[in-house]
Amino acid sequence: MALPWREVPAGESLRRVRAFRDTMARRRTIRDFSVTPVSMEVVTTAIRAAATAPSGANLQPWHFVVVTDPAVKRRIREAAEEEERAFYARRASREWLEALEPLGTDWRKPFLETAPVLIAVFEVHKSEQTPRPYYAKESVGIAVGILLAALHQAGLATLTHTPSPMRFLGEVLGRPAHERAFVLIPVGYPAAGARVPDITRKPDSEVLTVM
Ligand code: IYR
Repeated sequence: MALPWREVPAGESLRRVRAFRDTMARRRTIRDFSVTPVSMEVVTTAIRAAATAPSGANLQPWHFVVVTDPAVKRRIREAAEEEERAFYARRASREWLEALEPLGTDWRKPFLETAPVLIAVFEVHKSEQTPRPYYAKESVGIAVGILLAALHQAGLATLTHTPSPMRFLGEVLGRPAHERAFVLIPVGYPAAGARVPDITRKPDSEVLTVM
């Protein structure tokens, strides 16, 4: 089929990409959520944007579960905290714990109950039908990037949470064995007075080479 291409004039192109950069530069990961509800239509529309991501052989190896039920959120929190307790007490290396120190994280995950919405993202890692997905992690990673950008520019805050291991998530949410939990994203508004670590982003010279 013919490509439905919309041309963007050169000057407009730079204006748009700068605006997008500025918007994205304001995104911060939030761990302290308000209980204020969010629009389900905003959340599901952001997921539809995420599901436009490119994927290996266009197999679209993702599934998104939106959780708002307080009982399900509680079960997820309890299971995540059990894993995280073991991570902080035993599994994490000293080096890893030192790297996390500036973020101020610990095993407690109250945001899994306070955030009004949790989006559990699953990666289809093998298929009951052939073919098996190609580049599943890369594909789902791109989709999650689009999801975070969509939610952020819609005015919502997110946390990219990876309780480790995450096997419990598929069990609690009843996902099939050919799907693997990829990331858990609490979504909502920041709590009044929410604080974030004072982090910086690397300068161009470290992240960009033009040849
Ligand atoms: N999953 C743990 C630990 C953790 C790991 C990384 I890498 C982070 O950037 C943040 C936290 C937790 O959620 O606390």
